[in-house]
Amino acid sequence: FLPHLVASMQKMEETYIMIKPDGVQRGLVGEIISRFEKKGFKLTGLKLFKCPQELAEVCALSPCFCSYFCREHYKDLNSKPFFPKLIGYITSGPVVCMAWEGDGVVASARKLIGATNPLQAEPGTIRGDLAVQTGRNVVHGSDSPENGKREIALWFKEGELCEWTPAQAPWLLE
Ligand code: IDP
Ligand code: MG
Repeated sequence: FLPHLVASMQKMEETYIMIKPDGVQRGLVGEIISRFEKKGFKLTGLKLFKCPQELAEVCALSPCFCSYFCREHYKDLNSKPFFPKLIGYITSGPVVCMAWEGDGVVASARKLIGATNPLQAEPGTIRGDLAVQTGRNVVHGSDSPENGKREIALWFKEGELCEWTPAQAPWLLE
C-alpha cells in the first residue's frame, strides 16, 4: 500500500473537463461524470458555475464580465468566425467545472470525449453517444497538460480543489 500513498502525494497529470450548458440542460451531468469516474480517474475539483446574480446588471453592458472566463479559456480561437457564437453558447447557462487527475489523463479524457464534431466521434465516446453538432458537443477537455493546468487555474479559485486518496487506488494502480 505504501507505493500508492507515495504516488498519491505526487502531483499527477491533471485535466480540466467542463460540461457545457447543453449537457447540463439535457440532464447529462451524471452520465458524463460517470464516464470519467468509471475509467478510474480522480476527481479533484467540481462545481456548477453560473454568472452570479449580482453581476447581472454589469452583464447587460458589453463585453459581459461573466464571459471573461470563456473568452480567456478559448482565447486561441478568438479570430475564428464562430468565436462570438461559441462565447454565447458557453455563457448561455450553468456549466459544470471539473478537475480530474491521473496518469495520462489529458489524452485519455480526449479519447473518452471523442472528436470535436459529434457525427465523426466514435460510438462509445461521450460526443459519439450523446451529441450531433459541433456547436452543441456537450463537453470540453483540455488538449495538453499545460492547458490542463492553465484552465484549472482559470476556472477554480484557491481552496476549491481537493487533495485526497481514493480507497480504490491499490485496485487501479499496481
Ligand atoms: P475541442 O473542444 O474538441 O478541443 P476545438 O477545436 O478546441 O475543439 O474547439 C473548441 C470548441 O469550439 C468546440 O468544442 C466547439 O464547441 C466549438 N467549435 C469548434 N469548431 C466549431 C465550428 O466550426 N462551428 C461551431 N463551433 C465550433
Ligand atoms: Mg480544444
